[in-house]
Amino acid sequence: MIIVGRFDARAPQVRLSRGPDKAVAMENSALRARFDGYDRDGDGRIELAEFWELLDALGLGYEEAQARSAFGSLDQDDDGQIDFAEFSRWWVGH
Ligand SMILES: [Ca+2]
Ligand SMILES: [Ca+2]
Repeated sequence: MIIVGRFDARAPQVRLSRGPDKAVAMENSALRARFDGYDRDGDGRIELAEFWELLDALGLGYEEAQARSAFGSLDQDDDGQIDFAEFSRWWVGH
């Protein structure tokens, strides 16, 4: 704790360039770009087929039953599509 405090006081420029708000905003736009990349038809939702490609891109190599089950746990409102809010909730806990 004491060491962290001294580090912060002696390196304010590091804190400025890596402030928490900015980090979150960057994370969010990076996530949005990722989401848009997986949303192949650009309708703002990730369908099962698109989700499966996402898992593949992450190197998870799910089988269809696993992909369906994972998709169901992300699709919290059960409309058969993953929207950005559902995706980002999953990504944060991933
Ligand atoms: Ca889509
Ligand atoms: Ca949904």
